[in-house]
Amino acid sequence: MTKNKNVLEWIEEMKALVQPDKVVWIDGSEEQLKEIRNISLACGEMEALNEEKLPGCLLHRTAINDVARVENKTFICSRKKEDAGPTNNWEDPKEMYAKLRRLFDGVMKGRTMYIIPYCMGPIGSPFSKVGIEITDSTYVVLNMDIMTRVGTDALKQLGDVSNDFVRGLHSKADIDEDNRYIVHFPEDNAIWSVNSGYGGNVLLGKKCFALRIASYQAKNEGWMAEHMLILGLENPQGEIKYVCAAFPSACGKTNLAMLIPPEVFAKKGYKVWTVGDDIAWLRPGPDGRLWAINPENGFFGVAPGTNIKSNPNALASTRKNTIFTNVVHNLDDNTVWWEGLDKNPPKNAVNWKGEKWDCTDGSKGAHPNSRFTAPAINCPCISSEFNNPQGVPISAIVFGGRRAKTAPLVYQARSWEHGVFVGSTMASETTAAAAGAVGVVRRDPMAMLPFCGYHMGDYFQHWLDMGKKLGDKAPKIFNVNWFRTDDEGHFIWPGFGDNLRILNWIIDRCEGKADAVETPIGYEPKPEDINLEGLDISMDTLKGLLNVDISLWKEEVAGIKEFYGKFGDRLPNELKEQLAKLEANLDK
Ligand code: SAT
Ligand code: MN
Repeated sequence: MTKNKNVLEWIEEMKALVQPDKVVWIDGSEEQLKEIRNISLACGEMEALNEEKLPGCLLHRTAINDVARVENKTFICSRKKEDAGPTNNWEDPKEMYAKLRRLFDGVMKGRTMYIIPYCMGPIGSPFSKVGIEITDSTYVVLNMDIMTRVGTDALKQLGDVSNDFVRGLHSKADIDEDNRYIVHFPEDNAIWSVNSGYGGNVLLGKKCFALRIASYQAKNEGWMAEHMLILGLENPQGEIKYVCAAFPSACGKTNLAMLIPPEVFAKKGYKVWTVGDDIAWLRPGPDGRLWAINPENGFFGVAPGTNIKSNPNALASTRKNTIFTNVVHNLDDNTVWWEGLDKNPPKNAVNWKGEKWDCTDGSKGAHPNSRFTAPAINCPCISSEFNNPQGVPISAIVFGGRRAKTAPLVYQARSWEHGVFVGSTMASETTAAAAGAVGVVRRDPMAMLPFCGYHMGDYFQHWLDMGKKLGDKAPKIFNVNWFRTDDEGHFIWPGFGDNLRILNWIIDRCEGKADAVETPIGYEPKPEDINLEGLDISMDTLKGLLNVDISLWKEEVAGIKEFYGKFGDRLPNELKEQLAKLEANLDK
């Protein structure tokens, strides 16, 4: 498959460690993948679904103790502890390697070792990077084939001499929760993951490489690896402006990336094109602007709540060659179902745990973090620039999260530095995407808290440095909150397609076409500048959604101070100044 000695030597070393019965290089060919699909079906790792209704689709159930990322078992093992920073788990790399070697020792005896060469980013793009994942899971092979560009093309991209590839080692081992580790060695370009079979823990190209390792590389190489969707908004004149948006896991990135404009906008000719739904790699281009590629090749989206109304494009993306994980299996027609798909839960079904289920006991059939892995090319609104090796130029960066009260529907940062402050103080109520309590407010800077591969104070500094490099060509920065609730806890803003109304104001601001009002926290739209045509929302409700509650924001300042305290002298002065300014504005 390759003459690259760096690759071959590493493979030999890993082989000696895990001692597989058999070794298979993934070449990316359709014949080989078919064979692996059959192996996966034969060993029960996958079940084939209805060939007519869901051609090429497969169902997988993880172990019931293995359904989400495990942040307490995720480590950044830089040589120095302070380089991992206060927001990551750290252990000395020597000790961690020793511990993991014991867990990997002979772990693939009696199993096949699959070697998956993969490329993050379009083949041939100077922005793309190569990884190799070793795994004993056909689930991983088949998912990686959807999520990345696998096989000989990836090895070609690497070349015969380069040592610049991420070394990923994964074994399901015994899915032993107590010995589950997702470990990153940023200085070695290495990721070792053991005892899990769930998406974000084992598809090493995704969060592990494209965010944790890549964020570290990006800091050293002068670019950015971010937890962001990328979308193109086309106006009636046919001009397309690109926006990146960072929300924590399971806060609607996939829905925003695939938004369908409300009828009044669609009629005028507005369209949204999807470039990516989860990860963006951003670099200053030759024209000085910030350009983005999506390093992934598919969508690993949350299934529950996805339906023909909420996200028809995502649903359409899952109608062929898709892998479903931890959803309901409808035995009547061998299809899948999840809460929020429609109002007709199947009567003859198996739930995500593999138990007979008919919804009458009130339990959920699909796990709240159940997922679909769908090829990007399936998406009806995939951008024509999806495979463009240069990426797309970014006009605006949008931060957001779930906040019941504090954050208004939208506001704009006064400057790049202020925008970095806004991103660094992002907070959101937790979701099912990570193990742990759901609905607790936690600070999640730039939605990167679980994904930043180095000290977060240095990460903030890197953002500030990028702003200096970009100067007046830097994208404008905004914050949105679709999740404000009324006294009964109902969402006030309809969200989904209607978020286009807000995107439109954002683009108008970038183009200098819309005014704004100064508030203590930044620029807000004049309420009349948000187009409410065809929407059952009064001007007063909109004003309420834009309201900045001074006392809540004073509490927010206290929370930020506490959070910032963690970073000690690695917290950039610019951010301290921004915080002081916010405090002063609230006292005015
Ligand atoms: O499990 S993943 O990390 O891949 C998805 C997510 O949590 O955003
Ligand atoms: Mn994500």
